[in-house]
Formats: sequence, structure tokens, C-alpha cells
Amino acid sequence: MNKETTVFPKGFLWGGATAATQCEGAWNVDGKGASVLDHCTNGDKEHPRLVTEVIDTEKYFYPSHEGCKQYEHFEEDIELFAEAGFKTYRLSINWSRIFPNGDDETPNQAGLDYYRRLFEKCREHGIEPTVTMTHYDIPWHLCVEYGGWANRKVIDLFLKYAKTILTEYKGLVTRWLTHNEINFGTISYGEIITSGILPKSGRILMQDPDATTEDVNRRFQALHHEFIASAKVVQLAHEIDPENEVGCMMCGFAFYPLTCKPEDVAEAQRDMEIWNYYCMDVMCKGKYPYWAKRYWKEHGISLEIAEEDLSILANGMVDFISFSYYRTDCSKANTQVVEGRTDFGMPNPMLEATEWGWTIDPQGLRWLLNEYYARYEKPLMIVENGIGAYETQEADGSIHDQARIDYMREHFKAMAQAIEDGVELIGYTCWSAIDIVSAGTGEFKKRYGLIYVEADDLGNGSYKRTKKDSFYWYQKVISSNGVDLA
Ligand code: BGP
Repeated sequence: MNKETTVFPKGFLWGGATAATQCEGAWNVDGKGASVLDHCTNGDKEHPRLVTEVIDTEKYFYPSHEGCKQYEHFEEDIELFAEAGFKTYRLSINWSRIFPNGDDETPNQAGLDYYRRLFEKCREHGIEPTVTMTHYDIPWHLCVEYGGWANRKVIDLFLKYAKTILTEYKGLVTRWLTHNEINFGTISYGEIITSGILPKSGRILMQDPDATTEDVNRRFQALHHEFIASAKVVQLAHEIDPENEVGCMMCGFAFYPLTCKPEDVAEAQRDMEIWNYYCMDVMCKGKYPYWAKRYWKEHGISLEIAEEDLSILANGMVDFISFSYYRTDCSKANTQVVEGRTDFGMPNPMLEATEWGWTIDPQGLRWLLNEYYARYEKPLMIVENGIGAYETQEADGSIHDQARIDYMREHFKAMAQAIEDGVELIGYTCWSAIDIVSAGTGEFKKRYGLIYVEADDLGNGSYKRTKKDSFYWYQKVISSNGVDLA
């Protein structure tokens, strides 16, 4: 795309993203409590992570304890982001840095001070923070003592936390996301990382083959509580500062029918519904989708919905939609258990995939942007997109991550087409701004960053930062507002 004028709107929010438990490290310093991710061991493609009830550092390595050490390096990191030309930095606040146990009387001042310094540093460099309130980091105490989000009391504890940070950072932060990838809440993975509830295997798997109706019911009840919390936060954020904008944050799932068999087409529709629209309808339309009752009945789900809940949802619709986009999957009827099935569906035989088996599908992004926009007509922001890859540093220190450049270029072309289609796309933050720990596998060597961090899967290394080729390439893209993709 060598157009002289850009199709990206003026003020388009180019940037990069991270999450606290994957980048900060310093998991138990300055008064911070343990979050659920601090109890997760490392793993890799073949060996799923474990969640241990007791942190046993003699026996296991817990990658979130180190992250990429951003807690120590945040000034340097933000200077690098400014050099790349970021307009926004999407990061998350670690709930257990502010309320170490989640139910403490008063917030931890050192935690509040840390994020204040970080946000001020961003502002000094003309970078607007985009802040996720909870990115897989519920305080561990709330998992153990309350059973996580399935307990309605957690709504008020979250609101207290939200009120604290909304008040504290008024004026410094005006763009907020409530729950990261809330739609993972329908499956085991989401429940582990948001409530610490383990499947029998004790391992972090996407789906739990042994889940009972009771387990499924609990997950949907937890999601209902997250919806109520999010809706109340939207109202609260607007009251505290009318400048605040609050978005939902979804894992963007795109499902294609594997064949044109009508049964496969219907299956793809069902997959789109449960993976995307169950949560998005609640958060964007303020009500459960019309087919929810059928779904609940078929899955033995019976939710406790308090009398006031429906009006809370109706009065707490988000201002915009943010989502992550990495891959697409295919739907095929009657394939819940079938050889070759991925965690989400069938692999698409027409697409290449990354070394972790994630399909690469830039055109799917244009399709999904149009799907979301047609349904909700709210501004959209892509807050995660990128490629995880093994990378090495050359003898001269350089890192040639051409695969990342190619990946991003094709996705930018798809974004430009969607904008030309008429979609209101307001920003893009790549995943990730800098190398961090993988959420799924706990590896460090599954690298996503524009900036290389010299560290390995067991926390060894200098943690020195080096700009990759993609850093320089993205810098040109940003300075030309998406014109120069060469
Ligand atoms: C999303 C999460 C991120 C991030 C990313 C990449 O689901 O919001 O936290 O890690 O996926 O996934 P992974 O780290 O498993 O490769």
C-alpha cells in the first residue's frame, strides 16, 4: 500500500501493549501481594503450566516473579516507546499491588506511587496510557478465601479497587479497559486465571475435559459477576471524570465454517455467538443475547441474577470495544472431540501457522472488524496483535525479526481496508511492546516484542533491552501514520 495520503484517521492511537503479571516482575516487593499468576509455574508447548497452591521456588520457576523486570526498568522502557513514536501504551495495573489481599481496608501507597510515576513518565513523553484494570491478576487471597469471581462479594471489592485507581489517576489516565479477554471466562482457562479455580489436572489447559455441569454453571455465574462489576465501573468512571472512556476487552475470535455444509455454517454461527457475542452483547447492548436462555438450558446453567442486575447492565454499556486478534479457527459440526482439533476448533488448511500452531490470517482481521462494527457501531481498538517467535541476537547485537514485520504489515493493510469499508477504528497496540512472559505457556522464548530482552525461560540473563528490526520499521509506520509500510 503506497498511498500518498493515509487512510488512518488523524490522532490514530498507534502503540504497544503489555500486562503487569507478564512484564513487571517484583512480585513481592513494596507491599505487593501475590496474584493468581504468581502461583503459575513456567511451561512450554508440550508441558502445560501448573498452578501451585503454595509458591515453592525450590521446586518450580514462576515467570511472573521476574517478568521482563519492567518494575525496575520502566523509565528506560517508556523512553524506548517514545522513541518508537507510541501515541499510547496499553498496560495493566496489578490489582494486588494496590490491594495486596484484595479485601484490605486501605490501598498500598507504594503501589499507587509506582503507577503514578509510570503514568507521569508516559505523559511527559506525550504517550497516553490505555489501562486494563485486571489482566489475569486477581489477588490470590480472593481466590482462596472467596473462590474468585463466582462469589458476588468480589464485585464490591473490585469496585473499591476501581474507585481507588480512577480517583488516584484522574487526569493522567482517561482510557480504561475493565477485564482482559473477558470471554475466556466461558472456559476452564479463563476461570483459572481470573479465579484460581483449578481443573482436576492442576494444569493450565484451555479446555477441561472433566468439567461437570456444576463447573460450567460456576463459570457462567462468575462471568455474570464480572459483567455487573464492569457495568458499575463504567458508571463510576463517568461520574469521577466525564473525560473517561471505558471499553470492554475481548479475545477476538473469528470462526469460519470448515466446509459449506449447512451444518458447519450453523456451527460457525454458534461458535461466533458463544465465543464473542455472549459477552459483547451484555457489555455493548446492556443485555444478554436473545439466544442466551436456550444456551443456558442446553448446558444446565441456572444463573442467580439479582433483581437490580438487569438495569445495572442496561446502564453500564461500554463506550468502545477493544479486542485482541491473533488467529482464526474453523468450525465443523459434531467435532467436540476429534483428532487434529485445536483448543478452539479445526485448523484452517488454507493458512500458514506460527510455531505454536496459531494461524496467520490478516484478512480475517478485516472480516472481524466489519462483523463487530456492523453489530455494535461502536469505536473499535485493536489492543493486542502480533506474532510469537523464537528469536536470537546476532553477534553484533542486532535482532532480525522479519516475520514480525511481515505479520504486522499484512495486518495493517487489512486494517486500512476495514477503515476504507467505513469501520471506526481508533487505535492499535501491538502485542507486545517489549519481550515479556507468555501468558499461555509461561515461556520467555515465545517472543512478541519490538524490543529484545536478554533473558531465558528460567529468569537467567542481563535483561538488557535491544531494539529489533521491527522497532525501526514500526517507527516509520507510526511517523507516516500508516503510509510507509515498506
Ligand atoms: C492474550 C493475552 C495476553 C498475551 C497474548 C499472547 O490472550 O491477553 O496476555 O499473553 O494472548 O498469548 P501467549 O502469551 O499465550 O502467547
